[in-house]
Amino acid sequence: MSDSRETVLRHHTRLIGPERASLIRAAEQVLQDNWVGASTVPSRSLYPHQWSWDAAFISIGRSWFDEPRARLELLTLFDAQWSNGMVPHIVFDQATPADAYFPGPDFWDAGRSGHAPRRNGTSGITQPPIHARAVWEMHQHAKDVDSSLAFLRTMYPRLVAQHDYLARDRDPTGIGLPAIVHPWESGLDDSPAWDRLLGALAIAPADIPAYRRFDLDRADPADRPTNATYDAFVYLAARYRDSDYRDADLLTSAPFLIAGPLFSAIYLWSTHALADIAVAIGQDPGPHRAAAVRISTALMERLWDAHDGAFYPRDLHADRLQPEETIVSFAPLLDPALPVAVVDALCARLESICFHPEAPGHFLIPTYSVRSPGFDVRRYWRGPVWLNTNWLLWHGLRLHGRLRLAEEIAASSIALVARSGFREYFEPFDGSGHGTDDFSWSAALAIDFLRRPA
Ligand code: 9WN
Repeated sequence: MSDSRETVLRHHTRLIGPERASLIRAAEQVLQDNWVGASTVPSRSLYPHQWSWDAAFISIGRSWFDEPRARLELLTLFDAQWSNGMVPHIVFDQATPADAYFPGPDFWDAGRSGHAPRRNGTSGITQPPIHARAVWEMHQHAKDVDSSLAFLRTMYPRLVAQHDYLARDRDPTGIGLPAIVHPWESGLDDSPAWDRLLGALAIAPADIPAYRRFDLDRADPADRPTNATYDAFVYLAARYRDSDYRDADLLTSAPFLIAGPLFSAIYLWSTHALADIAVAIGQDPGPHRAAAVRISTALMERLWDAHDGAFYPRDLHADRLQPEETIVSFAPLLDPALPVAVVDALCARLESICFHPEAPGHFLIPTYSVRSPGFDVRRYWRGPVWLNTNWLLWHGLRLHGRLRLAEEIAASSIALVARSGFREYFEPFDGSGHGTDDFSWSAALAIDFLRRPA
């Protein structure tokens, strides 16, 4: 490790020692303040409903201090699971005013699908399936083991249905990885990873339904996606909705159809968790272990670019990789079977100047290469550091014994929230906070970073 990196680590570590307990208390308070009865809103102002992968991150953090609510969070989400197994990306709070968030329940009109559980209570798309992993991680440190085992038994068939849905209905070209039909499904909505595909859509203005953004009333426009990007988001969501969410028609109803490294790696990491859950409750882990081997093989065969030494999303219409230096490329570190040479290549890239600014006061890991012409220190997913991507990489690196880099990422994450509060994301060079404040997963994952044993 270079001298400057030692300095970065010391600089950040120094920030956490004496403040650890009060930081944990402050994070717990954010989660309590954002609890709305049976679930947690990501943010009172900007995201006033329940979001799918947020709920998983939130449960993991909350489980360190309130196991019943952590479990209730996921039960609430899965109560809205569709009959085909799809876990919706938003569960709407019916009491929240219609102009609190766009697109709301009327836009999604989920009842058009015969699978939606309650008329218009959810969105019509999904998000990364990190829930099985969340359930298993919560069980690892559960104090009330009996309740936790009962929870595993309740959740297991629902999690299996979620995974079956992705394998059965979301693999239209048979590549062995789940396809997503919208950037919102990736969780990294505005990532430059999707720019090329969105730019090629050639959308006629008449095909974009009239809409009004409410996010700009509540957030700085310099942080949020541009209006042109929103037009593409709304167009794609309307196309899928207008097919009545029929996954059999994806090749025609989803002009944006990709298999991505982050979504796929999370799916794989959760598949391993499903096997562990199965063992814990006396079920057969065999099918999950076999699925994990298949997904791991497909990741290497379909998303690995041997020439660049990087994982990229694959456009399923053109059957072509979409090279772009974004954070999604590193998520396959969550695969325990990743060949050592591939782990080495990913770590070398992570430690390069593109993703590892090396000066005291700089923070890891930017979500886009700082050397890319489109790198933006503020706009969401186009450069800023997020705690959830850091947390995923931290786990992936620990899985492969890359402890020094993992520790740097953890130290940087903690330093960010200590310095700027539980903001939605952070400027990598000065650590300033952006997006909404009191953001639930920043608080939840800070707790996990601070409380998980080394
Ligand atoms: C659209 C809630 C969600 C996160 C996503 C993040 C952002 C929504 C938005 O907020 O997306 O789903 O309106 O921008 O990109 O990852 O789940 O926190």
